[in-house]
Amino acid sequence: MDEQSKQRYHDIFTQADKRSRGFLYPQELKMLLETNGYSFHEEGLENLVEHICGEHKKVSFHKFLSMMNFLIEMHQLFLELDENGDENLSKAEFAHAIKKMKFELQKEQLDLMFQITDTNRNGLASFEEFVSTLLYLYNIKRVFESADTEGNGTLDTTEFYKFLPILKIKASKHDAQQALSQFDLDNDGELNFPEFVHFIFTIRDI
Ligand SMILES: [Ca+2]
Ligand SMILES: [Ca+2]
Ligand SMILES: [Ca+2]
Ligand SMILES: [Ca+2]
Repeated sequence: MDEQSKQRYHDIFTQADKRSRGFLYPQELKMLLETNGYSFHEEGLENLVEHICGEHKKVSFHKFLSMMNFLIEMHQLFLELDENGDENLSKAEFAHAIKKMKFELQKEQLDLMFQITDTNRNGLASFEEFVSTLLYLYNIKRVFESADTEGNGTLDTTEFYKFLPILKIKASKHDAQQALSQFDLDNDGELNFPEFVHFIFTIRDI
């Protein structure tokens, strides 16, 4: 980002930070993003803040710059993915996009993911909807990697069982085994990332 853009962002940040505390609260951030043409729904905004700031929810100027850089980068990518240039991703464009991000999801999971993405249900994924989903997928990936203590790219019964309490799910080892086999689509006795995504989507709806 060039100095001129930085200065411009500094000015709008200072304006949004009404009490000069040096950071923005989610509501202030939401308004600021809106004046810059980005309208995120609540969950999308939460994911965005978490991605940039971690658990710490206050957005400093430094974090805000990272956020704008991230959004600019994502928007560039979005324009490449939007093959017919209508500023939305159709389901087919969306499927290409997910593949390009190297999330190897199967059709069933893609359908579910598109449903979750298209929050205003117009059959298209807008830029904000797309970014929210991408951040959500990154979150799931992070969780998956932390659950995969052995680091071999799949969750076995023991790893899955130990992970369940993190989701506040109480289950015996036997229950865990059964749940795992329900989502183990390729029947190798372990959950790979797409299978795990499917599991997370399913419990999300409960
Ligand atoms: Ca399009
Ligand atoms: Ca939509
Ligand atoms: Ca493992
Ligand atoms: Ca499997």
